[in-house]
Amino acid sequence: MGAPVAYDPAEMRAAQAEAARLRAACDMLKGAPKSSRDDPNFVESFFSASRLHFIGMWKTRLESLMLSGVIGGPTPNPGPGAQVIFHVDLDCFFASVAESEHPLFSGKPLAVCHSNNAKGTAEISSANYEARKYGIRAGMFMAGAKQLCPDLIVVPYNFERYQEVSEQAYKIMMACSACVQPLSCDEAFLDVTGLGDPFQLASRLRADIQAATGCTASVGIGHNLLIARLATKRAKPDGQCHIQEAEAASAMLSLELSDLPGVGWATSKKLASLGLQSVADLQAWSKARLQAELGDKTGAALWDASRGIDTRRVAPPAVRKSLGAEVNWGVRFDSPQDATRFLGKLAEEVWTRMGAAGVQGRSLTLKLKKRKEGVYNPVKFMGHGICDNLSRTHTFHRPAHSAATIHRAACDMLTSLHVPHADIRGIGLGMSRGL
Ligand code: DCP
Ligand code: CA
Ligand code: CA
Repeated sequence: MGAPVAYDPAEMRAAQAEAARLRAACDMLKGAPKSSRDDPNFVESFFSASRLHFIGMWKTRLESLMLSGVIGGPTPNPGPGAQVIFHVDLDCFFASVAESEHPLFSGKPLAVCHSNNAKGTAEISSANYEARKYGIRAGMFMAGAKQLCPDLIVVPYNFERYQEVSEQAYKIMMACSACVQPLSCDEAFLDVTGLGDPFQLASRLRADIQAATGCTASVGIGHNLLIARLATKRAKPDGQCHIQEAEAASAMLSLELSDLPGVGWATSKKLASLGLQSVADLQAWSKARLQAELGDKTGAALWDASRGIDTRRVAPPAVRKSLGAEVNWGVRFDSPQDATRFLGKLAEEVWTRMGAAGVQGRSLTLKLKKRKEGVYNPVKFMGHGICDNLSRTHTFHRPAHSAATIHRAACDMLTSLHVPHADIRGIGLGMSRGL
């Protein structure tokens, strides 16, 4: 019997975000499976909802590409001067891929969406800059977009191609600098300190990405991460922009408070209650006053951010030590065999992810959400409702070598937890390297 695993808060938040994304996947698949009860392939459907699968997997794939060491760019050379940071972001990524594949579309308003129904509530994933002239934005419903631009060209997703373009762009960035921090499938920070003239480096990087992928990228250049990211906003589309250190504080004035790092919903509300509505308001306050109102840490961080001060470093990925897959939505079992089968699919998903990430695992954790006594119907349809969280960990003698091995160990742990199949509302498997 293993000890329960402690999860750190950042990991928990990541897991919650993942669960939210997966819920969105189910929304996207409306008309498709509603729960594990209706569909024996629920787990595959759940994880292969391609958009979500892609978004969930990009990081794993890119990190293993970076850690494989196949491409070794020059190591930054810190001197006495300031750092030079690039923030690279592909322009209207999914839409650009569509344009590069169909030159006939080029220069016309175009959006990527899984449905072209002009009355529909399908959400736009990416709009090219031509479409943006009509006010079309990502996240907008198709019906609204078609009203703004009846001639809008709507193209479906092409995940294989996004994957290829993303990897090509990353390889070019990795050849530019050994210090690359992936932020998303189309976006990264690079430390290029001491590697040459920043403007020329950025031009070459953008030209190389365009030549290899047919898609344009923009580059923001700054002496820290915050300023580089801000510069990208000015550079877009298909451009580059260097904000100098001396301009940093005044450049920050163009941002909303909610654009500052660490300013979420709660901090925004607090700032509003203090009468602080803009970056300029924030700059007018002393550090001591901000700290008195918001606490030492938050106060100091906001004082810095409002002036464009940022001490973070570009952080390349560290070797991944654990990964997992969990489903806390739509889980309803009619028999113990149902639960066993479900675990089999989950084991396959974990095994696939381990392969993609190049992770070896000796320590397997089963997490269960058990319906709380007396709670029958979760408020949210097919959600997990109020649950007790249970977990068990199994340590293999040597790294798990197949989905079947993982499945067997998971089933043993499930049995030992003695949870009636009908009470299971969520189920997850996590694999780590163990000791
Ligand atoms: N994406 C999505 N749904 C969203 C936001 C983004 O599917 N609500 C996908 C499609 C985007 C890709 O992620 O093309 C990258 O997101 P960005 O925020 O970088 O947006 P774009 O690359 O589309 O445009 P921009 O030129 O503003 O970066
Ligand atoms: Ca982008
Ligand atoms: Ca992006």
